Amino acid sequence: MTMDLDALALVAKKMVARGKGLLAADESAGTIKKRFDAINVESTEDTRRDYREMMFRTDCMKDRISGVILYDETIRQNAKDGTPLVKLIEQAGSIPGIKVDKGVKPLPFCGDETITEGLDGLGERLAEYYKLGARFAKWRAVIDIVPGSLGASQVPSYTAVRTNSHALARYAALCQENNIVPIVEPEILMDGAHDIDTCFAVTQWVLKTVFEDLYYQRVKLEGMVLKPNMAIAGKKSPKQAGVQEVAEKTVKLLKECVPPAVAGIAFLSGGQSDVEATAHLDAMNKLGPLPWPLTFSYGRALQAAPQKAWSGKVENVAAGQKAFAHRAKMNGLASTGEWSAAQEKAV
Ligand code: 5MM
Repeated sequence: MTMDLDALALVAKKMVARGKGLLAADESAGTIKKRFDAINVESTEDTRRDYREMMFRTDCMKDRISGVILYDETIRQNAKDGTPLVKLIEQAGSIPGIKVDKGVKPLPFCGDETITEGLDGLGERLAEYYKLGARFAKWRAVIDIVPGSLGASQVPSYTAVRTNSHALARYAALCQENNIVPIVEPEILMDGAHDIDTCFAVTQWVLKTVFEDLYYQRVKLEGMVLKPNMAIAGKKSPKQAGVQEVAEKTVKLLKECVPPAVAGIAFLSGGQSDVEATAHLDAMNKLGPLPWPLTFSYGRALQAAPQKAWSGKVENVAAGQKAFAHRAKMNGLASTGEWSAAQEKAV
């Protein structure tokens, strides 16, 4: 297949269109089961379909959701009335995308650190996903921070950063060769007890490495979207940073590491509360003008509320859609710096 850079750049631009962002609905079977367990819903092919169909049929898809990241099962699934779920997304003017990594495996000689796998046969899989309607893809590398462990046992290790970065860049090049826009997601976990400055330093190292590898793999920056974590303290840190500090440090970090040619940046939420994830995005956009559109590609921060409201019951579909529309609207406003805490209450 010959790469069409104009087409790639157009899709990438649409993914970060003003006032819109991405819905990360690409939970693998294990993750969606965990989410459903929390609301006492059995995870079956039908319940997973019903839940995702509920979101894809919500009105806010048109105005606020530029694209949806799907999982292999979902991209092949039909709605209850037989319409392919991909069609529902397209009919709403949104773009279907697909998670193509095959998850994390232990990285040899690196303790609990992991490497994201899925490069073997990826070119063929991407060609099939393109035929199924996917115009962008996602690959997530997972980097952990263990503060204070310096030297040979430093976490993240040089090995984990370099290996994951190389895989991300190889994936991104394969995507572009198949006319699929890569979302490049190096996630530095916020599960630890580290402070915001440690997160800043590790994220800086990872992003610098990733952009170097993207260069060596000849990835075209205008045809990709970066999905990073914010500069934020670990959840167990006694020293939590305020909204303004997160916004200022994240923008500083991104300006240092992300070339302006990149089509856009769409954050992961990484375990922040719904409103925190919105407030941080809004505060960053209020610091504009910025070199790239800054928006959301949230999973949990968009879905926790609708999951709870729905709880697997047909009679709750309207409530689930209302909760999803609300979070999509709040994050859409945050993506242009027009959100305020008062709007959270105006449901
Ligand atoms: C939606 O969750 C995604 C899939 O996770 P698994 O492969 O572990 O099942 C995840 O990659 C997600 O797209 C990103 O982490 C962003 O989601 P959050 O919840 O961090 O915003």
